[in-house]
Amino acid sequence: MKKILTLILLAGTLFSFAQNELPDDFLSSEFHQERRDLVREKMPANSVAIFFASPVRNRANDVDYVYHQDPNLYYLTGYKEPHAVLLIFKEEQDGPEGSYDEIFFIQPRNAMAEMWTGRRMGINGVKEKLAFNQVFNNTEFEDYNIDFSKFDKVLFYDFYNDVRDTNAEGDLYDLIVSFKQKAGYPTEGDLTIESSANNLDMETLDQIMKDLRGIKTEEELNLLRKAVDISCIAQVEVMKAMKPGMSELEIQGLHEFIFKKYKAEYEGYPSIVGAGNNGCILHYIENYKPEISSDEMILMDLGAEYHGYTADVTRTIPVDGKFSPEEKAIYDLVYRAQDEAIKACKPGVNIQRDLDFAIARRIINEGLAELGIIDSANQRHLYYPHGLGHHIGLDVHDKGNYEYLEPGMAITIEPGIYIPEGAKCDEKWWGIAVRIEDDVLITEDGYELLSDIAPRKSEEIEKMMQEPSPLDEFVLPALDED
Ligand SMILES: [Mn+2]
Repeated sequence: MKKILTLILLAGTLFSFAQNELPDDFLSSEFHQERRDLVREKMPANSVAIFFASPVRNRANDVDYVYHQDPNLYYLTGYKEPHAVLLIFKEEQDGPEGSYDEIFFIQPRNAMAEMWTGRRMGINGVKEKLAFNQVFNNTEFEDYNIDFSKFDKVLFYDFYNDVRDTNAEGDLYDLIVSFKQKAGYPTEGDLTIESSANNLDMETLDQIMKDLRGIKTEEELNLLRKAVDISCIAQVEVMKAMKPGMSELEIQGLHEFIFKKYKAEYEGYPSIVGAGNNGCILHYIENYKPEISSDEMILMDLGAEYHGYTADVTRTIPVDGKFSPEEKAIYDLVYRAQDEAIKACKPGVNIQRDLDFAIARRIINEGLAELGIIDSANQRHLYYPHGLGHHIGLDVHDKGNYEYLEPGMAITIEPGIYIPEGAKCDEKWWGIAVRIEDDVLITEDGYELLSDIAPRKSEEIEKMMQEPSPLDEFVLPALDED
């Protein structure tokens, strides 16, 4: 009896899974439609905007890199497949099947290709799921009659000219060639301005996208908050699990396992896990140190990407659970710089001028001078070589404006100090690298710290690292080494 019940329950689970294989919390088609309407609103009179899909990139031989849609196109459509082009018209256009103000050319259904590389939405799928009216196969773009010369402005992003021609008709390469011909884009070998149409505009569109993507909607924030929470929980679990002798790769794997445990599909950027002196390499993604040692810190800069939105959180912790006096001096200095900068976040301030130069960088320079690492707070140095923060969203360095913070902007605040071996200071500081990075939402009257689940005060980190970890029990058989 019990067995039968189990089987029925199992069958029920399988059935509901088959009915609903995709998560139901992706951005809605209404969101994408509204974004297209806002692009249209911001476009100049008598103009058309063109957005291409990202190219497929080959890793080697038969294997491509995991495909990542162009974030602008994804933001405006929700379409995740390659070989597509979207056209948005400022004004209604007359066509044989009535008027329209947007057309979407997508990759066609193809049973053989889908068996190898996955399902395609096809025209009907895009019409139904993404709520488009005018959808065509990309093979139809070449012959589709669009007179670009009649527009005052043809808005698009300039090309990198690094797209491969595949043997499929209507692929991205063909779409770009067709567009260039139709729009009068100067052809190779004839790059004179006279040869090109004078309505081509490769500047305006980026500003429109910065204005839109830089301010997050509630629907986007739901996804971003989830990405940030997941990334913070991973930092907390790794604090508990951290032991001398682990490898950088193993620690990277723990973070990424937890991302996937929470169904975050990807990492928003290659994970940075650097112990000791490796932390001084800002984008250290080799993560190859086989055994981290008890007398060093480890810098972990990772972000879960949940349904396209990526967090960006960095924690730096002592491998043995206890900061040495030198580590603590540097850590607490970075913490103070970060904490003061976070507290000053509000609409109207400028990240570089008001938060970095006036607060974070000043505190760090004064602190480094006090510790004798530099001679005076005014001395030029390379111990804090990067900026204080950036927008996050569909890109880890997301599109957005940097003039003034506004409500709805999501940014990082991430000061750091990096003292590589051989630096011109007392060698007791060598190999100390600290970055603390948090994700902040700008609100009407200030800010909300999105990444507060992961402790960042030195005392709180030490306390968290004493907590037991379920991974303490996770022992795998040794590989035969002979
Ligand atoms: Mn960052």
